[in-house]
Amino acid sequence: MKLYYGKTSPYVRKVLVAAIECGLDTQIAREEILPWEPDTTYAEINPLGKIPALETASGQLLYDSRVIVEYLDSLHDGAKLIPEGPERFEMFRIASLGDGMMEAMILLFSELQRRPGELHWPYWDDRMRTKVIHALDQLDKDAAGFDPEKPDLAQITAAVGVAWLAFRDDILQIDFKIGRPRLAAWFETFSARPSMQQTQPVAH
Ligand SMILES: N[C@@H](CCC(=O)N[C@@H](CS)C(=O)NCC(=O)O)C(=O)O
Repeated sequence: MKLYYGKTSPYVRKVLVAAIECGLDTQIAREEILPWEPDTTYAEINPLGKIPALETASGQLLYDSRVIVEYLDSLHDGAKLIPEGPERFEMFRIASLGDGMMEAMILLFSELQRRPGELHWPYWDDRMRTKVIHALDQLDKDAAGFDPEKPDLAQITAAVGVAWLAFRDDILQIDFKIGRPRLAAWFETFSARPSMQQTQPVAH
């Protein structure tokens, strides 16, 4: 298998954490992609030009990160990241909350970091920031039900999301810990897992 990846993407990190938790990381080669650079060939892998994408052992191309995690989870016989049964859809709800939060914080980051200052749109900044804050407030409630000893897709998504907020704090200035004691306590334990320690983002 080959993962098309980047060193700072929280979506890529979600896949890397999941691969380690599934015991599959050593079977995955990596090719670094800089998705914001002009590139004519990566669209042949993912027409959307986004990382991550995974080429399976049989040559199938998969995207996006959730699909890749579902695929990896289907390849092993250990404890599953995506449960069957009644807890399945609650887990997906929280995973979607984490994905939506990441989408908003990346759009906010792009607004602040990539868009020229004279084109800065405060309405957009406020709207994305509010989404992130509301998502964090809900994650603080959801964290009451998290078990950092039993990782699943929901906790992995939440963890890589809040970790990216801390990683980009110089630009975003959103401290996820303030006023969210359950989320902060859970993250402290979850982020000590080897899968999180081995996948820290690296600034370019
Ligand atoms: N829904 C996608 C989102 C992936 C995504 O937005 N990746 C960013 C990097 S963090 C990217 O490649 N952006 C480049 C672009 O939007 O052109 C997933 O879960 O994989």
